[in-house]
Amino acid sequence: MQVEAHLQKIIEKDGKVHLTLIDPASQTPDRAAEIALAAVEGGTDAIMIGGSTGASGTLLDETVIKIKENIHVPTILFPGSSAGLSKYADAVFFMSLLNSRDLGYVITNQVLGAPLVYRSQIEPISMAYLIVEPGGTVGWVGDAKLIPRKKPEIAAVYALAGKYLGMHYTYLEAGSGADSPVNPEMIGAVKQVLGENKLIVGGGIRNAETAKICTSAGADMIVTGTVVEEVKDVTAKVAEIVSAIKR
Ligand code: 1GP
Repeated sequence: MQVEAHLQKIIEKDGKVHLTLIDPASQTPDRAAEIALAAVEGGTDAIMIGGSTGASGTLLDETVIKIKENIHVPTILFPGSSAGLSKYADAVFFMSLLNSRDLGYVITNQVLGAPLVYRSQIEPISMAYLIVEPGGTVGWVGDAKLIPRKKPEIAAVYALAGKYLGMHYTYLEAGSGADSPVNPEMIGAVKQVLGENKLIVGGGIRNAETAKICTSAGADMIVTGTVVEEVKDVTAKVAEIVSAIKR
């Protein structure tokens, strides 16, 4: 499966993509597989698997394997470090945290992880990862120089640099569980410089209304993580968000 090409086709058909994020550290592999199936039944396009802490090793492998047994949509790793790789996934967001002060998150983990990706069949999808205030756990772990919420121009120049470095995707991250997502002014400013390059927005999206605000502002893809871990009816919640963003 060519995952990047597959997501491009969905954008051409539906306008937008919905991604569900599952953190292997938050539940058992069996429960992760149930959540993934429910999200697919609600219309999610792919399952992202990863987290800032504890999403590695046997737990990660077993989570990916169980999820893949249950669903047909792509599984994409969202690694917090080189330890977040699993040969069982379809693809990996091969990302650099461009606004980290720690070189480890900018390039060293990528160097350590590159040979694993090379030896496996995982498809790398290059991505500039930018963390915006408040940033949450990933902002702290990644030692990010957080982009101020009210400074869209700073996010735009980071995104432009990422694009010129050859990254196909840009991810604007407010941090998992943020009170609100990145604001529409910043999303619009970033999408304007990206042009056809893809923009993912995540962190703090919990309902159809906020998801729609993000896509209307220019996000090509939105990510929901926390809300699918919290609600009883995952299928209904995902369906609510998916129907709001797709044409
Ligand atoms: C976190 O952007 C993702 O990396 C998802 O955030 O958990 O707030 O949906 P939420």
